[in-house]
Amino acid sequence: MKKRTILFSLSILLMFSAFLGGCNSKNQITLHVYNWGDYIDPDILKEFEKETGIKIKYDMFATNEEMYVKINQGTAKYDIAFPSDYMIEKMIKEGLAEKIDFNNIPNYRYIDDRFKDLDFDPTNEYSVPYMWGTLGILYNKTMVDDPVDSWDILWNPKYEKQILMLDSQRDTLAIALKRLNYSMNSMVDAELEAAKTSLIEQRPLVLAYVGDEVKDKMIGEEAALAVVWAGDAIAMQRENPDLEYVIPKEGTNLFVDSIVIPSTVQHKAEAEKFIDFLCRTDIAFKNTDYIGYSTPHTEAVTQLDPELANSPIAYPKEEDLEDAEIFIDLGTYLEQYNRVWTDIKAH
Ligand code: N2P
Repeated sequence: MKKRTILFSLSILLMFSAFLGGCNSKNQITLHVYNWGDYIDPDILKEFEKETGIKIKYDMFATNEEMYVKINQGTAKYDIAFPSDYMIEKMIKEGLAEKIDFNNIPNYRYIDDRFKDLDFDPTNEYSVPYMWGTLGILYNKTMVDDPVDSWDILWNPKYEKQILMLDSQRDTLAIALKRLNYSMNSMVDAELEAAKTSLIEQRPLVLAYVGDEVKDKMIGEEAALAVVWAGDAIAMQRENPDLEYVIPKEGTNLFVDSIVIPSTVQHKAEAEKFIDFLCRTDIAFKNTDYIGYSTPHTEAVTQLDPELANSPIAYPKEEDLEDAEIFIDLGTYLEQYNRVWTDIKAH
C-alpha cells in the first residue's frame, strides 16, 4: 500500500514538472544568430544566455552570398546576421534589413566614428559595426623565397599547387581586378572579362579554393601562399610563426562586417539586447582578444594586449590603406559577376 502511494506521488510530481517544463519552453525565447565561421568567442554566447535567459541558436556561413540566399529565402528565421558592407547595402535596398532602434543600443556610443556614416548605411539606421580588416596574402617564409609585395606572386608558376585562393567571388575577382590595376568594383565588361581570363589561367597553379579550412592548411604547411583576411592571418600566426601577412602594393579590400537585424526577425527586442551586449566594453574586448580581428570599439581596443593593438596587420596605418577600396553593391551588374564566377569555377 505504502509503495503504491509513493509511486502515485512520484507520478504526480513527474506530471507537475512536465507541466512546468512545458510552460517554460513556451516562454523560452530563442534568438537565431547567423554569423561567419570562427567569428565569435563561444563563451560570449553562453554568457549572454546566462545573463538574460534568452537561448541562442547559432548557425554559420562562409560567404556573404551564402548568407544572402538564406535570408532572402526567408525559411530560416534569423534574428541577427553579420554581413559585410556591400551586402548590407544590398539588403537595405531590397528590404531585407530592419531599422534598429538605437535607443536600445546605448553601447553604440563606443563605436568609433570612423565606422559611422559609411556609404553602405549612410544614416546609421540599419547596422552596427562588428569587426573590420583587410584582404591580403599570407605566406610561409620557409617556403617562399621571392619578395611578396604584389598580387602577381599568386600567378607565379614556381608555386604551382602551393597556392590557396578564397572561395568567395567578390574577394577573388577583386584580386584579379586589382592586379590588372582596375577597381574591385569595376562594372566595365572588358575589365571583368580580363579578370576572368587571368583567373582561368591561374587555375592550374591553385591547390584549392577554400574557406575556413585555409587555417588548418596554412598552419600545417600544406601550401606556401594563401589569400586570407587579416584577422585570420593573426589567428594562424599564433599557431605557426613562419607565416607572414602582406597587403599587396596594388591595394586591397577594406571590409567592415556589421551586425544587422534581417527581415526574417522574430524577436526584435531580444536581437537589440544581443547587439548591445556585443558592444559592451568587456564583451567586445573578450571577443576581439579571442578572434584576432580588428575591433571598431574605442574602449575595447585600448584594453588589448599591446602586441595585438600595435599589430600592423590588425591595425594598419592610414597610408597602408590609401589604395584600399570598400566593396559596393553592384546592383544589376552583379549578374555579370555571378556569370564570370560560375565560368571560373567550372574550369
Ligand atoms: C571569419 C570571417 C571573416 C569575414 N572567419 C571577413 N569579412
